[in-house]
Amino acid sequence: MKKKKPPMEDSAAPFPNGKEAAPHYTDTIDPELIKPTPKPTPPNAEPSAPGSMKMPDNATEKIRELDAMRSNGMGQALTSNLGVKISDDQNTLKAGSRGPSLLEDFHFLEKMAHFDQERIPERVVHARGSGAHGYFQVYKSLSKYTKAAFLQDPGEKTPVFVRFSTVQGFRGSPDTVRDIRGWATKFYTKEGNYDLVGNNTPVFFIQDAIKFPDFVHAVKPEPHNEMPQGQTAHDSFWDYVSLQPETLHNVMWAMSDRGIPRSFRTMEGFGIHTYKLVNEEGKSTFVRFHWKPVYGKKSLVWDEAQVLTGRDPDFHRKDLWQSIEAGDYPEYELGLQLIPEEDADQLDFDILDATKLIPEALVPVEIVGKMVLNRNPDNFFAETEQVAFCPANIVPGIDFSDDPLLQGRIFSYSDTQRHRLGGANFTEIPINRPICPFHNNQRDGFHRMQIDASPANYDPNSIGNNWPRETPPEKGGFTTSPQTVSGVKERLRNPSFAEYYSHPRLFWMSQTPVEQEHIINAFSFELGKVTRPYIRERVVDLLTRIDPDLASGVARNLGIQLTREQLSRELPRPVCGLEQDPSLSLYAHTDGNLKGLRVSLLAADGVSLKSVKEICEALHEEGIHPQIIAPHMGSVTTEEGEDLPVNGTLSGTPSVLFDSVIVPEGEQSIAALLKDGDAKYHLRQAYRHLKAIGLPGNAKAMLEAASLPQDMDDAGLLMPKDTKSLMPSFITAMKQHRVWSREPKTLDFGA
Ligand code: HDE
Repeated sequence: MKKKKPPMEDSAAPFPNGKEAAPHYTDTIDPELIKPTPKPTPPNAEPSAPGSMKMPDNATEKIRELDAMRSNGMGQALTSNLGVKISDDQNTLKAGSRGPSLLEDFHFLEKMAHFDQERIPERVVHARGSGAHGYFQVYKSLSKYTKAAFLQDPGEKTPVFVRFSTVQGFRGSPDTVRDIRGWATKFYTKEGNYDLVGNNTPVFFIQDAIKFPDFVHAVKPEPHNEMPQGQTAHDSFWDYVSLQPETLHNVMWAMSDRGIPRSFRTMEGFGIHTYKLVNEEGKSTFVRFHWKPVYGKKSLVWDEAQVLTGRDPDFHRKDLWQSIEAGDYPEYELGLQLIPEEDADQLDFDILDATKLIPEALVPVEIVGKMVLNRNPDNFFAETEQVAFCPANIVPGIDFSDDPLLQGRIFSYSDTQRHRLGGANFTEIPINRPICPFHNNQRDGFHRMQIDASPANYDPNSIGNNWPRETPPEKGGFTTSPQTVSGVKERLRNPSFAEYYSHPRLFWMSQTPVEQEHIINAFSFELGKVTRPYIRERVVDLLTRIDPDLASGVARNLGIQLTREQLSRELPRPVCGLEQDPSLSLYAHTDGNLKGLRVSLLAADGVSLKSVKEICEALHEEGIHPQIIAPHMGSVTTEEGEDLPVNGTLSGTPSVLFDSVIVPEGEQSIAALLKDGDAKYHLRQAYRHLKAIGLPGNAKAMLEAASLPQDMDDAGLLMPKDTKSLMPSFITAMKQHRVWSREPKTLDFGA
């Protein structure tokens, strides 16, 4: 029977004044009650509806399933957990208004006891994360390689939930620390959940799962004082690195600008391990998974990343959230590196070694589909915190390889979920449930939600006619792809895993000079925080085995004298004869588009509306969000007499929150900004962080006021005669992402 909607006017919350609350008709969110936003909500605008209500017409099967679980107190009476209406939620029950509280106050006991138990253990790694819903679609059938149902039909959208994370810091640590980013995707396929649990680097720090607890202990804040938070710049991490050279390749990636992404929208993702795709005929092909961001690869610069940890610790979380609210849906293409099993031996390294990547120059990435993230969660805890990923969650058509790191992960994830989420039934939590039916003889345990009605809970059984029954492989039952295995039981690592320096060298040699300089600086920064000199020396010694310029650069900054022997080491051989692979560089080619980027327009009363309009039109055409930043909130009155709403103050909205900055024309506005320290700081910081700066017409005066160099060769410092002539070159400068040529000039420039 269709439930009646409560009329909105009757929905006032009951207050202890004796007024009767509106009846409790429904407990799920009624789309009629909260209208979806007609237009995307721009960044910083007032939120208009929960994530689930934004786009009712593109809800996936998973979203519709979750809808049934959503609860919304709007228009509802406040009740106990068991539905008893509460008349007074302001005062405990007392023996006399000044007397002691009474044990029979069941409402207080329930409320407080629930509060006392609100926290669950955070993830042991990847504790800090942000999630989003979306969908995945293949471009063409992959039946040649895999029978996985969700990879067959380009017309089918598979619901996904993605969680991005940092690794080292606790749940409340800042987003923009130097770290690897986790990238876990749950595909809710019709054949069960498939989890691709990867990172934003294509390699990992260790080769064998048994070293993971050691590695993580070394990475995490140190045991005696629990410092530092959210970073690897400390003794125990570098001690471990210095003693375990297999870490070096991933360390090189972490020290590059990949360790400080601009946003989750602008990172590449990697499944890292070699997996297998298996087709209907049972033929398997080795595969490595890639995510390529449609918005291109973009990173922060180091000083900016550090400033952001204080100015906006939620920078990445906010970017993801606001991009989805604004309709700038993060999009990533799925890419596959496919290696026929018989060709695996042709590589001069072992594809089972997760510290090695397969160069794209050797095995190109085939783009096969796209993922779109188009919906924010309604509740962080219920969805992002409770989601449980596990590399063991695979579906028919995908299989594991013998990678010893992957093999260990198959155990660890569900084990940690049982601890973190309170027992074996965590798969029944709504965000974790598959969208397809599931039945088996596993029973009971804490928080069992399902009421198992079958009369028999064992197999074989005759009482229940042996249901639920197995499914043969040809009808969709999962079967492990056959593989002959033989060997002596031994704790050994294969000699094919034993070379550690050629891959880090390939990475180093593939970077642009700017990126190489950043890597040297990052090593120097991190090792500069290491208190034990012998650890610093051991790491620098390892670097001499990768490249003498890298080692000398770091040694110079650390005041370490390298010996002749260290400087004349034999360098590792090129990986499969490759000296370089441009795909390893972030900036060898600028790619992607400008959609969702932000530009600050510094303005005060008297700003030219004409100038602002011209700027906004040009920026909107590229999908960029302009924001008016002024000395005060509210609005600024334009030269033409109109009020322009302000998005942020100069003191509270620094340039690190933007990709570029423009000072629009308007005599009076510029006169005010010339005297404003925050406006000058905004420009100086933007300059230091290599951003495009537009100073059209009389805004040019800001250059001198902010003590910026009058540099005619700077392609990102644009001072044309008026706004109209600014915009084309400003957009071109933004497409370069940063003004790299400016960087050497900022060395003597404090901001
Ligand atoms: Fe993880 N990892 N990991 N890891 N990992 C966890 O699982 C583990 C590894 C990755 O957003 C934990 O639910 C072992 C590689 C991501 O919820 C834990 C080994 C890669 C996430 C765990 C590895 C990852 C995790 C902690 C070595 C990239 C966050 C909480 C054998 C391919 C998922 C949890 C999320 C989380 C174990 C190595 C990625 C303890 C034992 C390699 C993205 O189970």
